Amino acid sequence: MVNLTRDGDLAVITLDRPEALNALSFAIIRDIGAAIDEAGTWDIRALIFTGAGGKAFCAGADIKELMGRPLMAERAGAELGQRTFARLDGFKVPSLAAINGYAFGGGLELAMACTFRVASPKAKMGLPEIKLGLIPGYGGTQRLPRLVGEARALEMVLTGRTVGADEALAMGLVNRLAEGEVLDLAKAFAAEFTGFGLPALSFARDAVQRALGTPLAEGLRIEADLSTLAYRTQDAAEGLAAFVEKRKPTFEDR
Ligand code: DAK
Repeated sequence: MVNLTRDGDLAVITLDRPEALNALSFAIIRDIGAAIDEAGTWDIRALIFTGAGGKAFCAGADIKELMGRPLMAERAGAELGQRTFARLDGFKVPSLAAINGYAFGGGLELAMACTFRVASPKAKMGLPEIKLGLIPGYGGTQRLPRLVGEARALEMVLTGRTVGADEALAMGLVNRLAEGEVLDLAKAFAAEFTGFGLPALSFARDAVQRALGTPLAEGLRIEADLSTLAYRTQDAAEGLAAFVEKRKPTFEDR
């Protein structure tokens, strides 16, 4: 139900349950976790998520499976989803969601856990949990306001309304829209950073991701520490030397 493939220095995880619009059963969530772990052992520079079948990235949690479960099992289920998606925050390389169609509920929560999102113009996104008497359980209430601000997040979560690709782009929910295949755009986007050194990429991502949850003075201290650490890498010595010598740098992740 989840395929992990390799394309050069990229890993691609495809949610592959098109008959249910790639809905997230708990088994699929576990498969996603295993695929992330496996990809983590590969020598890759970006991780891309997409959905099989051409119609959906992922239509959210498996609604049929959610019915009639004991309360504590649901609590454990929410934590499983949150824990699995949160692995992307500290994953060794940046991640991208290639949103090729519907991304609802847990599907949008997976996309929001990625470092970047690109979408097909026909993509439709939303957190419709409220229509089921639920609220998002896999990080949506926390990640959406960080991406689009509190007012827009409250609107999406409290009305459950669907947002089209243009609106998602305008509000910053997705980074870019595809003119052709969305997976090709995700790969082209990844190619814009995969040539940089992994240490600097991970320090930069860490610093930015911590900005919103951190008071400014503490955030500036984190930035001073991480930028000093970056300065101490061999990649920084190479990057500075390459500029002065008017040549292209060769980063070696050291
Ligand atoms: N779960 C299970 N099956 C789904 C599904 C889903 N989320 N979405 C679609 N399917 C299935 C349909 O049942 C149908 O299967 P059959 O009936 O043919 O067997 C098949 O996929 C095709 O769907 P449709 O026939 O509905 O296709 P349409 O093109 O007409 O409509 C749609 C596409 C995406 C607009 C529609 O399928 C739809 O509205 N889907 C549901 C969207 C949604 O509400 N997603 C769930 C959001 S809630 C937690 C707390 C909260 C959550 C999780 C955990 N815990 C405390 C643990 C959050 C949950 C959510 O994600």
